[in-house]
This record gives sequence, C-alpha cells and structure tokens, in this order.
Amino acid sequence: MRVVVVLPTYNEKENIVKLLDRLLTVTSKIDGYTFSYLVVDDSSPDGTADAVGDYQKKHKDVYLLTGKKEGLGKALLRGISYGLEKFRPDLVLQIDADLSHDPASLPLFFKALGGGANFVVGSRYIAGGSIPQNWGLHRKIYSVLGNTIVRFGLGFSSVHDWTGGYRLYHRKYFDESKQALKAHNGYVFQIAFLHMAIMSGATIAEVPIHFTDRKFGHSKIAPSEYIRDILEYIIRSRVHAVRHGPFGKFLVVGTIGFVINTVILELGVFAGFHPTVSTAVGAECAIISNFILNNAWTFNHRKISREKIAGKFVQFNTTSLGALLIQTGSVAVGTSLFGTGLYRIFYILGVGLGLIWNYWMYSHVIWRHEDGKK
Ligand SMILES: Nc1nc2c(ncn2[C@@H]2O[C@H](COP(=O)(O)OP(=O)(O)OP(=O)(O)O)[C@@H](O)[C@H]2O)c(=O)[nH]1
Ligand SMILES: [Mg+2]
Repeated sequence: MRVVVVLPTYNEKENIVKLLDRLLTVTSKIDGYTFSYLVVDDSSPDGTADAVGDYQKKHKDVYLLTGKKEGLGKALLRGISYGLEKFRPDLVLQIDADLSHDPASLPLFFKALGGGANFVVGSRYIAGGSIPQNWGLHRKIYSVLGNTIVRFGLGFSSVHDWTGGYRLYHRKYFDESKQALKAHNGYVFQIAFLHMAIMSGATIAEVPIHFTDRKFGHSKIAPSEYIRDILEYIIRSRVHAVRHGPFGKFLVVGTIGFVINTVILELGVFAGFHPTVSTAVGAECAIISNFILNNAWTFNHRKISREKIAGKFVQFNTTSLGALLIQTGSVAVGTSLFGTGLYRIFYILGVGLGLIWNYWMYSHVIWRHEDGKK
C-alpha cells in the first residue's frame, strides 16, 4: 500500500529536517507500505523551503510544494489534493512539522489500521496520551475545553481529540469531503474533516499520543478565535442537521399530518358529523400520512421492507397513541395541579414531550437499524 505523508510548514526551518530524519527512520521499519513525503510550505520567510531543498538532494522520496500563506486549512487542502493526484496513494498521513508529533507513535497507527479502522486519530485525551506539562493554564483550558465542546456539541463523544493534526486515513475520506472542506480553515478544518469522515461511515480508532510543546519557532494559532470558531462550526452544523437531517423532515411531516387532521375535522363538522368522529377520522388519516411520508422521506435510508410493513404500521399507531396519552396526561396533571386557566401551557408542554417521544420511538424502534445501531 502507498502512503503520502503530508507535512505543513510555516517557519519550521529548525524542525523540519529533524522530523524528516525521525520519520524516515520509523517508516523504514513499517513493512508492507511505501512512503512519499510531501512538505507543504507557504513560502516561509525563515528559509524552510531551502532546508527541505537541501534535504531532497539525498532523499528522492521527499517532495516540496510551495504556495502563498492562506492558513493551515488551505495549506492542507492544497497539499493533500496535490499528494493524492501525484502519488496516487491508498492512505494519507498528516503530521505537524514542529516536532510536537512523535513519529515513534506511528506503528500504533498502522496497528489500528490492521485492526479494522480506516481513519486513525492521534489522541492526547485518551489513556496513555497527554498534553504538555509546561503549557500555561490558559492553553490547557482552551485545548481541553475546545475538544470537550466538540465531542458533546456534535454528539460523537466516543472520539476525544478533534483538533489535532496527527492522523492516518484512507484517501476516500478526503476525496469525499474535499469540496466541503474548502469552507473551513485553522482548527475548524481538522474538526470538520473528522466530522465528515464520521458522517460518511469511517471506522475511527484513536491511538494515544504525547503532544510535545514546540522547542523552536512560534505557534500560528490565535487563541482568542479558537473557542469562537469552534462554537460557530457546531451551531452551523447543528442547524444544518435540523434543516436537512431526519429531525427537520420529521417536523415537516408532522406539520402536514396536523394540517390533514385539522382539515378533515373541519370538513367532517361542516358535513354534519360529530366533532369526535371527525377528529378520530382526521387523526387516523394524519397517522397514515405520517407513516407513508416518514417511511418514504424522513427515514428513507432505513426503509421498512414489504413483509414488515403491516406490523410496523400497527406499532406506529401504538406509538401515536402513546403521544396522545402524553399530551392528554400533561394537560390533565397540569390543570389539576395549577388550575384550568393554564391549560395552554400544559398543552404546549404535552405537544413538546409528545414530539420527543415520537421522534425517539421512530428512530430507535420503528425505523431503527436492523443491526440495532441508531
Ligand atoms: N503551510 C502552512 N503550514 C502551517 C500554517 N499554519 C501552521 N502551519 C503548520 O501546521 C503545523 C501546526 O501548526 P502550529 O502553529 O504548530 O499549531 P499548533 O500545533 O496547534 O500550536 P503550537 O504547537 O503551540 O505551535 C505546524 O507544522 C505549522 O508549521 C500555514 O498557514 N501554512
Ligand atoms: Mg504545533
């Protein structure tokens, strides 16, 4: 298998040659893979490119790509795209060039690949990993807080390190996200990339790494923007998920059901039927519409097979009855405790609880994955 190692540099003259030496020593002992090394330098004023140029004279598998400075995300995008085009590798290895990432951890990454993962993340926040002791309290707080916000904000708490740049993955994850990644830079690039890989089904493995503080050169990260950018990414992707994901569709389908129920109720009463009969017919029509639309649209990635449809429809009706009981129960309990004047508040509370109940039942029971996963 072929691997391209992508090393972004900006003013890493003191570090890059040491790193390449260490990398070449470690990778020469990893069997079954051939490596090409691509330094992606943004015309560093300290002469990083010259140092790499000298190194290349003795090492033919080391390459240099230069460009103008547009930040780490853009450099990675440009570098990985070029590396995939030029070397046609199966895998990409990303590593910082400031000696913070120790190549000695690499055998663990390849072991994780052998164990079935296709996206391996070097992690500072799992057992065996660490952040530098000598980091100031501020830096430690930023780093731990930022990653915790991402873990829980995006809802993938099983992955612990989202902002690091030490990763080994199958090229298809970059090919698939390349277009969308153009919108992100800095730390958010790393977060968005990992997020997209998870969404497209990557099998993630985390391996512990010790992150060493850089000895030479300066950090290029502005801490003031760090938490703000992370929060912005999470909010944007959450809003996107609601608008385009199952929950947004579920709400649209529910609204259509509500309209059907109301129209049939009004038409029934207009035609002289009792309101109880009219609303019961309307409710069942809404249930049928909800079932068909949710199956065809909201959960179309988990469509129910023909032979199961009747049983699932009964389940769906029972679930809807559950929502009705929750709604009625909320109004009954609320008004008996606080008086009938507040019935609207308990109605709204009941509708909200009913929605949560329905969505949970739909995604975990009725349209649950056949293998039991969410
Ligand atoms: N080509 C390129 N590389 C960059 C740019 N910004 C950062 N890098 C490189 O990306 C890697 C990570 O950047 P760092 O500045 O070390 O960021 P960090 O690791 O989060 O922070 P420190 O370790 O504290 O410096 C290093 O190898 C940098 O040289 C950039 O704009 N262009
Ligand atoms: Mg660094």
